[in-house]
Amino acid sequence: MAANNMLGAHQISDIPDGMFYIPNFIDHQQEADLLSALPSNRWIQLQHRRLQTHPSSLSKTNILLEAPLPSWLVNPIITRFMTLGLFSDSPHQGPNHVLINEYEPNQGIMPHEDGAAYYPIVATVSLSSTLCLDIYEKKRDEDQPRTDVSPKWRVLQEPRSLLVTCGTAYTDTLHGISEIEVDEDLRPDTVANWTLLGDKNILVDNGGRNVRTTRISLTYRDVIKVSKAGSKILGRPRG
Ligand SMILES: O=C(O)CCC(=O)C(=O)O
Repeated sequence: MAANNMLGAHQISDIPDGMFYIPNFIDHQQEADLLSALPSNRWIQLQHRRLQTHPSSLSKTNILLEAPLPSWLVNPIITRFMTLGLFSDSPHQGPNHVLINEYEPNQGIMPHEDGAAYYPIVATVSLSSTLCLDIYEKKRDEDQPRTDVSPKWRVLQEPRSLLVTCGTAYTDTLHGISEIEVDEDLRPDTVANWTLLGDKNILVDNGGRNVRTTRISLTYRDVIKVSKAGSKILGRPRG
């Protein structure tokens, strides 16, 4: 895949092939602009977090109604994806869907894999706070539980960073975020992307602890099935 060549230096080597971490993918001003562009009326409150979907949620049969993403989700992020060759192999040669999750301290998401609705590449930009993404190896034996009791790897996601998952990392692992207030024991041997981090000193100075504040993530994907029905109905010229 083209992205692999461009991202080679950012590969998280401990994890099955296909996970890449880029610190400071966007700058502080771009982060602030994104946070202020988030529409306050689009949040859907879930039990353990809140989220918004752009341009819209998928149908029950995993179809996306064709619509452009808002410009604040395109520039500068998707523009930058293109220069890195991300999504160049995907059906629409770019992401057409963004899920925005907000986690307060003590909130997270259960271990899961991303569904068949999406082409197997996901790119996540983190805003505002640092936390650990837990990565679990999928069990191949059907009689076994689907996840290990504890994660096999932890990936620390700093604000303004980009995490890309594709290839075997996408197909053979699950990911989740534990519902804790503090990530503990953060060290070179416990954080899979330690050598790729933007600022390790802050962790060392804090005794390997990361106290979470509110984190927002922007998850870019390419939904495979897209319906033009909406644009045909809404866009038909009158008269
Ligand atoms: O917020 C994140 O970084 C993870 C989101 C996630 O796992 C998902 O949207 O499926």
